[in-house]
Amino acid sequence: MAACTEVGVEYVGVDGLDAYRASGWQGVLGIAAFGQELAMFDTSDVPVACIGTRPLAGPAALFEVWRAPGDLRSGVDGLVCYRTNGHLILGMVTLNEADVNTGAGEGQRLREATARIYQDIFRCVRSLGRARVIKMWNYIPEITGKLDGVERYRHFNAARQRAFQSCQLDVRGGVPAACALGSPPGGPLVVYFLASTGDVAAIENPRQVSAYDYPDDHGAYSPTFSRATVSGDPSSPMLFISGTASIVGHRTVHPGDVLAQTRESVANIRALVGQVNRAMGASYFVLERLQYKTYVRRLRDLEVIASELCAAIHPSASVVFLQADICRPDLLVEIEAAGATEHHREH
Ligand code: 3EB
Repeated sequence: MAACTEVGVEYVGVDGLDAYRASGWQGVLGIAAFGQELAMFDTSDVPVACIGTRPLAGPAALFEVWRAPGDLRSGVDGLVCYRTNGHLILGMVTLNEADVNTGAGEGQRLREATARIYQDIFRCVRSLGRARVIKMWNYIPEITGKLDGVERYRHFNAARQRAFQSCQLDVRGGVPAACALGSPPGGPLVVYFLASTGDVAAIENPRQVSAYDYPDDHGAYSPTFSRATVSGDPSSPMLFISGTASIVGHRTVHPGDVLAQTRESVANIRALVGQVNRAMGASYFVLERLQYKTYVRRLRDLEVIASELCAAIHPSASVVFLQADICRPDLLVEIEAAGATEHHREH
């Protein structure tokens, strides 16, 4: 039973994907395909999200493959394509704003698209054993662009927060971990999530104001996410760290200085992992063992960011890089991470 909440993630190129295909997608919960505008492959009934956000420093296409043990079955519920082993659910939603008709302005259209996505996700997880969402990945076309004089990310935040409320979910505390990044213009909104019927604990970063408590300089509606969540059986917990950037308190620090932003982001992740281990009463998670997904705004910053991560975490740390706009225009880098424990401390 405990093993059923164990989830794994692997980053592969086209060759690695071929190996999964050859196995008949055995054990695969779903795939996030980066650098793909369109589904160029048939995965039978494994959910796939194609995200225009491009990988860097590796193959032209990068596949994030989520795995889970047990008997897997797929389904569709509203906008959500999901796959589950009865305990863990990976669900994916792709929606073109252009396909949403509201008759109002474009800002309203993005809000309506966001609301539909989130409402369908919450309905889906509720119907699958009242599962709780562990993490949500949001890819928003032109995230820093404006509609009706308001940043697209702020329209998204308004609709996301309202969707939590309309589904009777708390918007402060106990919310999923998340990341929110840009994707190329003209592409769809893509949101995917991992949920579990087991316990999910949310952890905040002592160096940062909780995002759901940001003052309204960052928008009338705060972003609805926790800095990290821990899921799974206490014998094999899994940590999900939200997108982490150069923010101390609620303010961006080191604008224009990519090296200092990278260091500050790692300091934030280090503090968060410390907080998680304290909350759990043992050193379950170590920085070297996490898998990192790093979003780089400007191509020319890749070398500086990569070498700093090498130095600060570990030379052979697992890190993939993607080119993406980050939600605040002054942020040059954002890092998310996930990881299981390798060894369990005796108490
Ligand atoms: C921040 O800390 C940086 O809106 O879901 C990081 C992770 C960020 C998630 C989100 C935004 C989100 O505010 C941005």
